[in-house]
Amino acid sequence: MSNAALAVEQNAVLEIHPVAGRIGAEIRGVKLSADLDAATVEAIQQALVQYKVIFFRDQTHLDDQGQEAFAKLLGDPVAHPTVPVRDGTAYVLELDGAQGHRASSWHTDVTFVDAYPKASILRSVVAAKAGGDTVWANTATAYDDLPAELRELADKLWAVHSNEYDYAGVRPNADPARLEEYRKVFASTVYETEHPVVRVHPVSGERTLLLGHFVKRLKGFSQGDSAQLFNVLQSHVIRLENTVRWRWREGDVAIWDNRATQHYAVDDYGTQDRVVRRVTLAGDVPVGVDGQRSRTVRKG
Ligand SMILES: O=C(O)CCC(=O)C(=O)O
Ligand SMILES: [Fe+2]
Repeated sequence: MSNAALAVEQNAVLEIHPVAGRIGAEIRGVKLSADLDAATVEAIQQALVQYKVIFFRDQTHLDDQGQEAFAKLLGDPVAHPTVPVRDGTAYVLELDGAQGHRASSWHTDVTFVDAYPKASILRSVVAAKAGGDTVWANTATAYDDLPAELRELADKLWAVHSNEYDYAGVRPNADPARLEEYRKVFASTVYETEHPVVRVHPVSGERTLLLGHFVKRLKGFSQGDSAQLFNVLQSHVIRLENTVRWRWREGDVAIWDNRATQHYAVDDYGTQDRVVRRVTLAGDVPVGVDGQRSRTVRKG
């Protein structure tokens, strides 16, 4: 189905306003809850695959339980493999800027496991007055834009992803003691998973670049070559043309297709309060261009 046909079809159900040219759309007129009808849920699922991140304003009626209940309409919620959930919830991960939870590094969620989440649903609980935006990148257009020779190379590459990465290297300005505390929890069980660098999207069939900050190295390359090759490909993912940036207000909900995006939480809000809460949905094991599936090679 062409994009145009899809847009018309969806507009019959949803009011969709694309935000950037290649990724991101705001959906208006929907009150997110467990009571949404099947046609609306299906239209949201389609919009998610098409636009890769969708935004809903003014969802202040949602609490943690409401967010979890809504999430169940879109898939099977899963708790984070290492970070404890918020008290009184089954799946909610809280990210509080004051606690040093600042995801200012490009990543796809939880790629250190094989069947990492297919989607994340993020709700703004406290928004910064200025700053604290989040940026998403479209990893499918990033792949499409590569020169043909680079696409052919990427198609054959595999990367090792781990939650035991260089924490200080990713956030050099963070307080070292706090970072160490965070690492102890986040990497309490160490995972290593081999993923194809090019993942075929299970719904759209698009080829996407699967990289981000959990990548430890590219298989079969020296650390030096691995880092350089990673940077070449990753720099295409985060080209501004492939991104959309969201200015949060309290009650906003962003849902992203975690199989076709990376994201980055801009850490420019200083000591202002900023709290977001996330529920992720179970995903399936990635498949590369040649049909090979990802495999977890270390757990524990
Ligand atoms: O704080 C944000 O905006 C995003 C944090 C993040 O990386 C996530 O929720 O997965
Ligand atoms: Fe994230």
